[in-house]
Amino acid sequence: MSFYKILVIGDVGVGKTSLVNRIVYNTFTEKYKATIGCEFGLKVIDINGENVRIQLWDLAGQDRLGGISRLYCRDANGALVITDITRRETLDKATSWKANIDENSRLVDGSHIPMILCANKYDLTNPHSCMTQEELNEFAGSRNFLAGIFTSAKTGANTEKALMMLVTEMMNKCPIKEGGVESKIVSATKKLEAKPAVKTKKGCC
Ligand SMILES: Nc1nc2c(ncn2[C@@H]2O[C@H](COP(=O)(O)OP(=O)(O)OP(=O)(O)O)[C@@H](O)[C@H]2O)c(=O)[nH]1
Ligand SMILES: [Mg+2]
Repeated sequence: MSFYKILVIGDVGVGKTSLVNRIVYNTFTEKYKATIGCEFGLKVIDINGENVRIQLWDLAGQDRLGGISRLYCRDANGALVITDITRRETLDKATSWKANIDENSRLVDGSHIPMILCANKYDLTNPHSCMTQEELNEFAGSRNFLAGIFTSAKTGANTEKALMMLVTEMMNKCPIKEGGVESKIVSATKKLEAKPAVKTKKGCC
């Protein structure tokens, strides 16, 4: 089974945890509980008959401590950069979130990991007053995002679409997930098993 790691990042309160909960559990709550550190969501999806295991790393928007650490970015295959459509400044900040990931992670071929820009809370906007799909495409395209997608964790609109688009691109870029977190754990386990325990004789018998 393929295994992929996706980072979910963006400013405080843009809806990262809500999107992960929508994707993984198909639930939503209006209650806000800030994420401390990092939470994880696991989702298995079927792509053309193949089971693909997706691990979503939901990072706190607060306390960036000067940026996302290299540790979080390690072995990441893609990212969802989340913004809040009702707060324009969160969209402008998406560029620095992306730059931060670009600094800390690369694919084996040296290219940047694919990222999708999610303009979240789309349910809260008047379609005539917020930015158009063309404007979002232009913003996302000029900053090298794979796409810009309006999403709503509340209604579930386009959440599946954003995830599937990212996963499809990740699978094209890294068809077989070798050297990922899981295979490293397996090989580490194998190494441990390979070494037979050396019994030291104690005493005279
Ligand atoms: N209307 C609406 N509210 C949303 C949506 N997504 C999230 N919210 C609300 O926005 C608030 C913050 O959501 P969270 O998912 O906790 O935000 P976060 O990005 O994880 O925040 P941090 O963990 O602090 O970085 C909560 O009150 C959610 O109910 C959405 O699509 N529409
Ligand atoms: Mg959160």
